[in-house]
Amino acid sequence: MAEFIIGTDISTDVPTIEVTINKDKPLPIGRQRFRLVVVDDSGNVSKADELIVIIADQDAPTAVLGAPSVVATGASFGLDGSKSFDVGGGKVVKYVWTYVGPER
Ligand SMILES: [Ca+2]
Repeated sequence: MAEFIIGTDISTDVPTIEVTINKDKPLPIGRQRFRLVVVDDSGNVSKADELIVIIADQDAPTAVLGAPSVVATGASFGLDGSKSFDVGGGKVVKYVWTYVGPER
């Protein structure tokens, strides 16, 4: 387990490492580059191998719909989705409204 800091090398004598993420300081969403250099028992150093890990928001947002409970016939009224929220590091960017029809 290791908390990685950008540009700071971490050396181990084992071939795996966990990238420990502080919940309060997650890696930003997007493409994050990691690099590995290995050294043999004679001290020879490899070229670097690099790859991209995509940090993604994979949690669905929650829709919360608000509206007046009673509206006079013929009156316009508003719907309110402002209490909707997202988790996983993202934000709500689109609201899709539908009149489903009469409740029976
Ligand atoms: Ca999300």
